[in-house]
Amino acid sequence: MDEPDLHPELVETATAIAEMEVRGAATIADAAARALEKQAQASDAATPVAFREELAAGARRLLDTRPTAVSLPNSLRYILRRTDGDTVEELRNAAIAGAQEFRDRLESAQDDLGAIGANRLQDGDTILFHCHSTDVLSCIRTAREQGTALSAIVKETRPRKQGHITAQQLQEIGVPVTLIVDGAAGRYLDEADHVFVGADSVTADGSVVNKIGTRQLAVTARERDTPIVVAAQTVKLDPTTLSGHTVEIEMRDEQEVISSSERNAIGDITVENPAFDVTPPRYVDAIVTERGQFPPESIVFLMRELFGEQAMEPWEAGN
Ligand code: RUB
Repeated sequence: MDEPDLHPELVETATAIAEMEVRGAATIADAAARALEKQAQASDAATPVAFREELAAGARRLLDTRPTAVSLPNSLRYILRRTDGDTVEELRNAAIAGAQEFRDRLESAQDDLGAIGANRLQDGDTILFHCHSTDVLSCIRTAREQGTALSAIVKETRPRKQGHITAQQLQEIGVPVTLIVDGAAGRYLDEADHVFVGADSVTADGSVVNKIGTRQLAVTARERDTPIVVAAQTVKLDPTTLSGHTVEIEMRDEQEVISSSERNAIGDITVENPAFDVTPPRYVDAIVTERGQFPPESIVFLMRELFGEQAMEPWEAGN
């Protein structure tokens, strides 16, 4: 069967996610919800079956972009599972309402999580950051609004240097920043009271999937007894891991690591560029969500409560 026509805005969003113009798990989820809402609004499907198939095709297109952040499938699941109705108009209204509700919840979850994460911080604390996470920044922003003085050590985060975004946003809210190369983290951990990182996915055993380098940082932080806090709203919990599925780690283009001329100068080598890694729960002190702070090993109970047994995915044929 031919794939239905997709709205140009949905296709543009998919390209922006794949090319990382839109990036970070929460931001990706928000953009995907917006794109599916646009598809629903603009659809001229003649029958409810055609409408459903169109939305499912839109979801598949969005899913085809980056494989690791579970917030993307979770946003699509949220909307498609609420797209109920007997007519095209009923389905359209349900999909639009689902998308809007999802985005509102994403925003309020980030605020609630920020208030909980801020409670961990005390006046004068120094925090070490890896990559760029809006969930992490929400904790810091709330602490700053409460008048807590903080300072930051920010890892550059090769190869794409998302640490620069973190550095800029921190200094905008009055947090003095020291930027370091990734390899210097061990040295600077002695000065840090906390490590804060985000998550792209959290698995049922409490492992945290986040930007490559998180695991190495967490292991070193544990060795120094520096607490490592993961700020991750519940949209980062991966329900498929309850039934044993594993998280796919995205492998990105080698050009992010080395230019063609540098590579040619070296000779015949292999270059690999995994975008994420998995930090086992024993290296994580707490996962801060909008539902409270959890030891990683107990996150499975929250996951069961929120997601339960998963039915067939709503974008698969026959749904
Ligand atoms: C971003 C990254 C972030 C998480 C959480 O990776 O690993 O730590 O996505 O971000 P990339 P947020 O830049 O490759 O997308 O808290 O904003 O959801």
